Amino acid sequence: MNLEAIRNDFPILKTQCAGRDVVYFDNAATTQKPLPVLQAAFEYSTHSNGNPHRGAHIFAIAASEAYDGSKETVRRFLNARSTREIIYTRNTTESLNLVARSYGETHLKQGDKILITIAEHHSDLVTWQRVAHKTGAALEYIYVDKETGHFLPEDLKKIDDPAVKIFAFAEVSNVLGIHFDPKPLIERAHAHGAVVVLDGAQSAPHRKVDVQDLDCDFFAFSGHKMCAADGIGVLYGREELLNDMEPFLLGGDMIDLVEEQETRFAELPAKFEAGTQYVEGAVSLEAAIRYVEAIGFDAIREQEQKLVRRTLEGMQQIPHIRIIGPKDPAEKEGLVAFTVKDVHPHDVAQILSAEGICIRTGHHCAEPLHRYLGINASCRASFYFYNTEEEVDYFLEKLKGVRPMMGYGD
Ligand code: 7TS
Repeated sequence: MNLEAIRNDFPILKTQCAGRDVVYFDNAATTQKPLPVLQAAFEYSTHSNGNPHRGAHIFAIAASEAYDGSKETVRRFLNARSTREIIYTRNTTESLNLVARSYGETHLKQGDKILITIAEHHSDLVTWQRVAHKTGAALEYIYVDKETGHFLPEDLKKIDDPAVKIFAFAEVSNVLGIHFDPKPLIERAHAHGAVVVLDGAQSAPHRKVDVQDLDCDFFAFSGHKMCAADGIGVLYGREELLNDMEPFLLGGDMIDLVEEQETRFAELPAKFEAGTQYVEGAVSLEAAIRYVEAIGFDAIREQEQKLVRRTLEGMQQIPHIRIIGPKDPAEKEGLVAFTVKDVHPHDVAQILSAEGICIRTGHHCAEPLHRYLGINASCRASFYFYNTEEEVDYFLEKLKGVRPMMGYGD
C-alpha cells in the first residue's frame, strides 16, 4: 500500500492545525472522503442529475442508471443474492429503525424476547427498547466481561431461548473495538428460528462482509464511515423477510398502483425507498466501495493493526491510562477507547485538539455500556487506512503530556 499516494487523495488530511498536518483519529465517527469519490459525485451532478425512475428525458434516465447501477456494486460488495435485497437508507440508524418498525413492531408480541448486547450503539438499543414497549416483548441483554470486553459465556446461553425472536448486535463494537465473530452466534439463533439483525456500521468499512456466508437476516451499514458521502446508508434484508414487511415510509416511487382508498406497493427494493432518492450519495457510495476494494481489506487490516499495536503498546507505557476492552491488538478492530485517570475525557480531547489531534469523547452513543463499565465517558482514537504510525507517535507524545498539564506529577 502506497500510503503517500493514498494520503494525496485526501486533501483534508493536509489541513494545518497546531503547526502541522491535522491528525484525524475520529474515523469511527466518520471517515474522510478521497478525491475519486468526490469527483464521482461531482461528475454525476454536473452531467447526469435528474430524478430517477420518474421521467423519460435524458437526465431522468441517466439518474436511474446511476442509481440502479450502484445497487449492483453494493450487492456484490455484500454478496447479496439480488439487488432486491439492497435498500438505500440515510445511514445505519435509519436501516435499523426500518427493521425495528417494519419487522419488529409487526411480528413480535407479549411473551417474545428481543436479545441485544450491552455494547450496542443507541441506534441498535433505543430502537429495540421501543419495539419492546410497543409490543410487550421483553428486552434482554448479553453482558460483557468488564476487563476483556468479551461476551459472558453464561449470557450467550440466552441466544438458545426459543422465546428470542430477534437477536440484534453490532459485529464490531464502537467502544470495545472487538469483532464479535457473528457466524456461530447467528447459527445458534437460527437453530430455533430467531431473526438476526447485524449492525455493520463498524465492520463493513474494515473487513469483508458476505451476507450469504454469515447467513444473517438483516445487515446495516453507513456510507460515511467508509469514505462515501454522509446521508447514504444500506440495509440488506433477506428477500422473503422484506416481502413480508410493511413499508417504512410512504410516498412516491414505492407504489405500483394508487387508488382513492387503496394502494398496491411496488416490488423490492422500491417498496422501501419512498421519495426522491439520494442519487449523488449512491454514486458516492459506489465510488467509495471501489476505492476501498482497490486498497483491499487485507492491506486495510494490516495498516490498522500496525496503528492499534503501536497505540496500545505506547499507552501501556503511560501511567494512569485505562484501556477499555481488550489490550491485545489482534482483538481490536482499528479503534482504542480509553480514559486518563482524574482527567475528564472532554478535557483530554480539548488538550489534544489544541495540538491538532482529533479524537472522540463522550459515551459514543453507548451510554448503557459506559454505565455498566462504571464510567461516564471515555476518549477514543479510531483509525482508517490513511493514518500513519508517525501520527500515532505524535498522539502518544501529546497524550503523555495531558496529566502534567492538568497539574499532576505524571
Ligand atoms: N452502530 C454502530 C456500531 C456505530 O458505531 C454507529 C455510529 C452507528 C450504529 C450509527 O451510525 P450512523 O451512521 O447511523 O450514525 N457510531 C458513531 C461513533 O462511534 N461516533 O460517532 C458515531
